Amino acid sequence: MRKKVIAGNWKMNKVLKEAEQFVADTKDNIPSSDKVESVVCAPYPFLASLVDKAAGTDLKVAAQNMHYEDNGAFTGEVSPVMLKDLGVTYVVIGHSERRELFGENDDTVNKKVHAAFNHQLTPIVCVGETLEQRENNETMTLVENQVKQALAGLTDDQVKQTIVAYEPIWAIGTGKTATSEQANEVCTHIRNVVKEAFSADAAEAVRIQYGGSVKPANVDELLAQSDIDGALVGGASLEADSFLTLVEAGA
Ligand code: G2H
Repeated sequence: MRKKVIAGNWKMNKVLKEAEQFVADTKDNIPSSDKVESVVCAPYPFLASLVDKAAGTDLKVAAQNMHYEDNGAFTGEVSPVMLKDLGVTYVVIGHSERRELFGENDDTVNKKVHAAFNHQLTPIVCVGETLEQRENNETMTLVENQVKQALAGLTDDQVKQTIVAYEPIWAIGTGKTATSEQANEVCTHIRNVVKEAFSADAAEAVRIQYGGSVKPANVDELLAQSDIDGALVGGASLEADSFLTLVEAGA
């Protein structure tokens, strides 16, 4: 049985006081990590404080991105070494907003996934199609290629620890959610791709989240699907009450 993982992706929202208040409001009510993994993906400036404030609780802290090099002349970038040093445990890699707005591609995503494992960070690797690609029936091929390239060169053990987030771009922040059947169909395909490229064991273990306008009203139905092992949640993760409802749904 795969443990569900619910990750709140705050994107570029909140100021430090609000982020700290969120942790204060949620940390004692987060379900046990034996039942569900509860993660907040926060902007870089909040990470050190949130790791400190959430220490000893079941709330884990993630970064929303990182560079793949350990250090060097990369002005403005943050490295996996820095994240690890702060006590961050997960990192979102290749979110569609990074791919669309900041030039990330399958190659940088693959480098970052390897860098995450080199520094004991759990990668949450995002894949997903545009509306145009869906309408042209390219979803399955596109997602297959993204998954294969993102995970290329990993060991079976690393794949088993990876979290893949399937986020159809047309459903992100639009209020449009893929139906649970549409979401599950692609998540099942991703699992089959992992099986083919790695092994049946890796496919059985890899967690696949759905992301795109997940909220308390639709989370139960999505999580009930056979191949959906959690959610990557933007808008509905910003309020403590809503986030707690989502993590409870995964428990
Ligand atoms: C998709 C998701 C979080 P939202 O980007 O990664 O955002 O839930 O607001 O659609």
